[in-house]
Amino acid sequence: MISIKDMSKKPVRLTEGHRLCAGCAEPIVAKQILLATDKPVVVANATGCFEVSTSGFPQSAWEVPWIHTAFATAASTISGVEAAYHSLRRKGKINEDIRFLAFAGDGGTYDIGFQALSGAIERGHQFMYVCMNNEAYMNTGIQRSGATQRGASTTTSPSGEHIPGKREFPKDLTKIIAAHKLPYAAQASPHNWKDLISKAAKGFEANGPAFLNIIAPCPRGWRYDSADTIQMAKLSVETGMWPLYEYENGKWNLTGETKRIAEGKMERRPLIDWLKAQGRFRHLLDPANKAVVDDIQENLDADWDELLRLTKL
Ligand SMILES: Cc1ncc(C[n+]2csc(CCOP(=O)(O)OP(=O)(O)O)c2C)c(N)n1
Ligand code: SF4
Ligand SMILES: [Mg+2]
Repeated sequence: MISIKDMSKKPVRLTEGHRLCAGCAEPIVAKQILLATDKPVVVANATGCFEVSTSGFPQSAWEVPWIHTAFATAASTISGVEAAYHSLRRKGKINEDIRFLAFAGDGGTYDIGFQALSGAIERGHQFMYVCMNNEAYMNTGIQRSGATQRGASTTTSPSGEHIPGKREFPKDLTKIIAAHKLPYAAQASPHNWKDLISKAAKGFEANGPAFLNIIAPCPRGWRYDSADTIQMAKLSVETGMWPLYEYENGKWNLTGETKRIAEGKMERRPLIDWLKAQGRFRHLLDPANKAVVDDIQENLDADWDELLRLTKL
């Protein structure tokens, strides 16, 4: 693993001066990803907070070739670029060893971009797809997505007299992607940068498509103080809400804190610690909504057991 000192000497590929909110996890995630390879990189970026806020014309925070794509098309855009690259290489018109990277939010991945992503993985393109999962459509005003946790109050699942926040559980996208039997898929969190960067390095060098699903806390949508983003990411992992694991050539491995919890070296914290740290779950602290909290914890416990079973196979 490269040292922090050596990392600090690497060229900056995403500059300061973008317009993401203070405390936004998205540029932190992107910088960690971009540190994981020294090869030239081409980026495709589906619309969302990260795309909009790093590329307000006529300015750009990008120091690498970067393509804005429509909300649904990050994977199809980057797979087209990768196919063109291989064609040019075959013709001897390009010799560089280039890496292809797509960034999209959870809305652009779990929901509208899912078809393009599934197709690109099935076709076996050589690219890494990074989902910045802040659990809602943040850029358009905090609407619920297929990644939003049950009970979260969003502008399309507002808690009140009719519903106690979102009624459905999030879909387990990382496992859905792993079901494509691709070379590499993983979940990561920016608080554990060593784990994230080593997973990104594996993804960049995978022999085929790679997928990283990264928890990316959003102070606006999750309703917490913008100084607490890294703490919030850590809490997501320590409660088991966002387990760190990888699916590598058919094998499941736990990593980071999740591995330590599974080995009995640290305690898994109760999910209520994560819920009560965020304003979007404030209504769940009302004793009238205790059944919802219990339901979320039970669902998490079942997912946890299933993950342990997979990693022991
Ligand atoms: C086809 C289409 N529908 C809707 C939109 C409007 N839109 C732009 S960004 C966005 C939300 C993005 O959410 P997500 O992918 O989770 O990224 P985030 O902003 O949360 O990082 C939406 C709905 C669009 N650009 N294109
Ligand atoms: S709304 Fe959330 S995801 Fe969007 S820039 Fe602000 S902190 Fe980041
Ligand atoms: Mg989002």
